[in-house]
Amino acid sequence: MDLALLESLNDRFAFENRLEFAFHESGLIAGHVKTDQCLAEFFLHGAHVTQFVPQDEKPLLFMSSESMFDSSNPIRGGIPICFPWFGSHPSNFEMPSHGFARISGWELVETSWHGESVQVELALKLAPFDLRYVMTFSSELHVELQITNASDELQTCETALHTYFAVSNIANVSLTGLENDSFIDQLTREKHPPSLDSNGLNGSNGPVHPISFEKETDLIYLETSAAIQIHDSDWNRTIEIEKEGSLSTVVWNPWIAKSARMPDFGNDEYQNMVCVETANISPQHMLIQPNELKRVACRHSILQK
Ligand code: TA6
Repeated sequence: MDLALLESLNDRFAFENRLEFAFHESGLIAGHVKTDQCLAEFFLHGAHVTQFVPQDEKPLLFMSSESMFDSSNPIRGGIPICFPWFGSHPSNFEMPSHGFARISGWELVETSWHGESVQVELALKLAPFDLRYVMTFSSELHVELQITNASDELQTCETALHTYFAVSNIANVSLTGLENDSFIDQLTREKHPPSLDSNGLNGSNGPVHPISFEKETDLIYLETSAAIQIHDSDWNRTIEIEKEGSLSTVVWNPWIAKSARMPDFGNDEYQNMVCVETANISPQHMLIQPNELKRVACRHSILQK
């Protein structure tokens, strides 16, 4: 534990009573936000938001009790940043799932606060890209990944803000906003047309809309910039996810068998989470020209009851 580094970070970037940095028990450095509007936590490792609790609300994000916290593994829960590819590497299976961004040490570059909103900016060089990640903590959680092509050639990449949302029980949860979008079922690799046809009928044998969950669910919705709502009837709340710069949305719950295969995820934890991911995944991968900057962002808010 580098105490001098921690002291330097607090001297340069902390705000008394709003933002401070401390060592997590793992030795990783965590930022802690505390304002009148929210409590939040993030790690420099992976630029990983792990907690966001709006005032008088339950936590927005799910964190696994089995998560690893070390410099070579991703944190399980919160908002992992998948970049520069999604899922398995397209040609080299020895490469880490979901790319390097979520297992890299990001550099703190700027912090600021305006009223009750705290903003934190982190940076990572992941050749041929320069990344910035801007987290804004207010009564809502806004995160933005800024991707600059630092090379002199056209580059392609995929990305996903792989947000794990906390829910009372997956049996009480339904999703709206994706009814009109075609999707690929990752488990069967089958592509389906929009679930609701022009008459509003479920013509695709796909998930019934609103989407509910009765089994492992791993769906990539294509060519959609639609906002998504997570309805939780037991916690009597609706989480809204508003995307910017994203044409893919992933909906995932591992359910029973996959949960048991994940070493950093409790066997029953599938009941208390759902992933809705703001993404750009092939065939909606990103094409970035030399020196071009592209942004992918997401605003997470809890709609008033
Ligand atoms: O976003 C869904 C997904 O691609 C699933 O297929 C599952 O693998 C999940 O991501 C978690 O991946 P990870 O590498 O974090 O275990």
